Amino acid sequence: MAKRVAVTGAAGQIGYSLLPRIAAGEVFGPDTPVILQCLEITPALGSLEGVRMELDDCAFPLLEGVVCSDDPRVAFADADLVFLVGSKPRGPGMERNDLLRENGPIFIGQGQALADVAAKDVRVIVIGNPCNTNCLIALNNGRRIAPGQWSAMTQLDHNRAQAQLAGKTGSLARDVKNVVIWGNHSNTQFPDWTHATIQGKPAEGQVNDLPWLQGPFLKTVQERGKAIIDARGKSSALSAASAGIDHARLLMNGTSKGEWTSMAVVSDGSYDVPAGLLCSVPVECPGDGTYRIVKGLEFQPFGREKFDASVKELVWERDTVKDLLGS
Ligand code: NAX
Repeated sequence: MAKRVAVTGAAGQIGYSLLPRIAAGEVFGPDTPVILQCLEITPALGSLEGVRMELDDCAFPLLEGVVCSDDPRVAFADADLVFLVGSKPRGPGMERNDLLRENGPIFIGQGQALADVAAKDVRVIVIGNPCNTNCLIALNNGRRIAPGQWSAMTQLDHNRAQAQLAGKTGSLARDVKNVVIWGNHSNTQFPDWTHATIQGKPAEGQVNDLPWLQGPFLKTVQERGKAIIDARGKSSALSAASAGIDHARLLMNGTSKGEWTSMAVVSDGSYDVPAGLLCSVPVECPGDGTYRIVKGLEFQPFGREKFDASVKELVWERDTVKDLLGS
């Protein structure tokens, strides 16, 4: 049976890199057909039609259909997996506060529509920024869907941290395991190397340069999005779509034994994060669409302080959109 995968903002840059990879079977594997259900705002439907034509022209063996709509109830109907990518970009002079208030309402309507028409065991991954709080808004307005079925993406930050550690030590990204992104998908996040290994040995010892880890490494991961914009004139899209594929694949097919990834999920109060907040933590995925928060990791004071600052920002974001969280 084909899996129905909905993507919002499907005519945008991330959508353009994400759709072909889903259609090629990179989430559900080479034996599972997919139907893509694309949502866009009405003015972008023409451009979305061009994307549909290109998807047709790829003649993907696994692609059994493409739905294009500006109605969330059409795009989300019976969806098994949903990527909420579409949102308004941060414009010149806009503060984080303005972005939250601009994009929040999108996630009210989409959360309600998902609860009404998506498959019962749908999994929803929020990529559109500010993704932690947008996810919080959507899940609070779509409560028929259990909190454990929602997550927001910090996989890109996770991959960036892996790549930086690999570059510094002359190893490959695949040799680096168990970094953690703690907190918000923003420049307050704490990319944590203290539990990471490189070829099975502690990363901190392999790097052997604590000032680099606490300085340039941290800043590079936190501010990579801006560096990409400065270099490319556009925000990260290829790497963001790739991280979206990684996030979904790990959720659906599982993390390897002894390994974890980072996802922003509903806090159960562990690590002193207020329960209910959408916060990035390490998770293990058994491979059935569920995750377990990895418990009991210890912080050094440096990391705890950074993580606390990011949690504080998340609390502020939640309070800023309190009126959008439903009753
Ligand atoms: P684009 O501006 O290229 O595309 C966004 C698309 O969303 C547009 O086609 C727009 O028409 C559509 N859209 C707007 N409102 C919509 C709505 N209500 N329903 C459906 N579609 C709607 O942006 P793109 O580069 O694709 O980025 C999309 C989002 O991802 C942005 O919010 C961006 O900030 C966020 N990102 C998140 C990342 C993460 O790691 N979580 C990293 C990359 C990216 O910055």
